[in-house]
Amino acid sequence: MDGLKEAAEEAGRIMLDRRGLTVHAKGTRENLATSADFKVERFLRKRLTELIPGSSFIGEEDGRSGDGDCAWIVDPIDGTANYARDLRVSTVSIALRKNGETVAGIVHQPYTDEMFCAEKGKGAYVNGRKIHVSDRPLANSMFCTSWSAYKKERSPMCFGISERILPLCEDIRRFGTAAYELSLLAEGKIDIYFEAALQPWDLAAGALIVREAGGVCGSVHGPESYDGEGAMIASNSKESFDTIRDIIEEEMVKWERGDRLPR
Ligand code: LIP
Repeated sequence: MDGLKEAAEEAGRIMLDRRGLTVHAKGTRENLATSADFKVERFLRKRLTELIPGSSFIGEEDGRSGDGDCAWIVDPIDGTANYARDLRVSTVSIALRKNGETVAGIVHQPYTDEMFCAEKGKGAYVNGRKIHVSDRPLANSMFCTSWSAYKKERSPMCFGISERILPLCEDIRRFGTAAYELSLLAEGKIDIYFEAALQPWDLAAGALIVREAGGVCGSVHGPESYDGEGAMIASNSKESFDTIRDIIEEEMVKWERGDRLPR
């Protein structure tokens, strides 16, 4: 874990250096990549595959290399839109999977010097301090969600979900980096979470950190049924998970039937 933390710290330092920064859109106009995303990913691909010889590497920007049973799943800058605008809320997200199971995860927020880590079966920590999800009931929960910026055809469904969950909880937040939002849930600062379309590198580390902090992570099919891509639900308790899961499933079904078409 020490080598992994050092790599994440170094990646954070590379991220903070904005000299010569360039930004471009990939695929859709709102899905951005910067020169720093590529720099951080190149650094981590080399450093992490040296840490475990023979390991493979899957990065958001340059894809897969290697085919070892141990795989690093990396988002070099999660929250690239924040980064491009210098909003100072972005993270480096690193997960290690062995034979398909996530066994270690790190989320580093270099602007605040927060390092969230978890190893399977060993609990979750921020900067060495053990963390746990909150015990707030749904009525006192802070809901973190997004409205599917990259796949806007799903936005009506996401707004429908927000419209139904807001009256049941305290308020809604959106930080713009899924990895950080999940880490904040693990630390007990926010309590429930939903995002409609995530990729494995956005969530692999965060999901382990939530579970190791005593939280529940899954899909509309229930906790533990998450295969690392698509819609994700997370919560501080099974009770809140079940309540929001039912709402999310109903709104997804409506959307799939065409009842909630984009305006
Ligand atoms: C982003 C996430 C963000 C989510 C976007 C995207 P990127 O990652 O962290 O929370 O809403 O769909 O996946 O593109 O900044 O690495």
